[in-house]
This record gives sequence, C-alpha cells and structure tokens, in this order.
Amino acid sequence: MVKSFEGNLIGKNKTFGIVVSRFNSFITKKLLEGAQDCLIRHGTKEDNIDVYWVPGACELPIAAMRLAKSAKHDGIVCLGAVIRGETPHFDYVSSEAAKGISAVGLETGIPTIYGVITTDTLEQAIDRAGARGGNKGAEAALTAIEMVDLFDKMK
Ligand code: INI
Repeated sequence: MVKSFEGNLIGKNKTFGIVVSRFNSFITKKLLEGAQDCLIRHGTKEDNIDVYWVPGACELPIAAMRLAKSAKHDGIVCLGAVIRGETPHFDYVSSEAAKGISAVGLETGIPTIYGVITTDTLEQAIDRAGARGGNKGAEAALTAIEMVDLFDKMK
C-alpha cells in the first residue's frame, strides 16, 4: 500500500526563529505581525518564537544560516520587502535574498522559508502585507509550520 505523508498545520511544541529586515520596516513590521499571529494561532507558544532583526534583505541569508546552524529552532521564517521603485539594484537584492535563503534550508536541513515581498511599487507591497493581497508573512509562517510537521513525519 502506498503511504502518503503531509504536514499538518500544528505549531504546538514547536520552536520558530523569525529573521526580519528593517529596510522598508513599515512593511516588514506588518509581515512580522502576520507571521507571529499565524504561529500563535496554530498553537506555538510566544516563548517559542524568537525574532532577529537585520538591516536589509541582503543580510537575511547570513543571519538565517547562523541561526539554522545553532539548531535552536525547528523552523525559520525570513521576512523582507524589496521594492523596485526605490532601488536600481532591485534584481540583485531580491535574487541574492532568494538564492541565499534557499541555500540555508538545503545546507542545514532546517525548513527555512522565504517570506520576502518583491514588488514594483509601495502600493503592491502594502497589498501583500495585510491589505488586499493577504499577508505574506502569515503565509510564510504557515508554510514553516507545515514543513516542520512534515519533517517530523520523516524522522
Ligand atoms: N534591502 C531591502 O530589504 N529592501 C530593499 O528594497 C532594498 N533596496 O531598495 O535597496 C534593500 N537594500 C539594502 C540591502 O538589503 C542591504 O542591507 C545593503 O545593501 C547592505 O548590505
């Protein structure tokens, strides 16, 4: 018989680290609120959530790598906002963050979730930080909960 496994959305008895960038903090604070709220609603204790601030999206991978290597948390969520309108090096910042965050998970085996908004305008970023487009921080936290639970089932 085929056995099939899927992560449940249960955050109880789990620990999470959130790495969040201060750049565009007007947006990233909303992503952080969404992520924390989502973890708590799914059963994670406040005391089991640690938040680490970094200057910008480019610093998310190295901080997440350090955190993942400390093995203090079951899952890590990386939050940031890169807005094209404000930067000539948008493509560089967003691709370095995406590649780097993905490398953390692959290298350490700790689910490390990409919760970086990349938009053309501030308005689009606002939409994805709790307005019309939902909250990408909450979505990233949900993905982290699911992956951590799935990994438990792979033990
Ligand atoms: N960092 C961001 O998180 N978002 C941005 O939109 C952004 N812009 O516009 O440049 C940004 N730049 C800073 C970068 O992440 C680093 O902190 C900086 O280059 C120092 O390494």
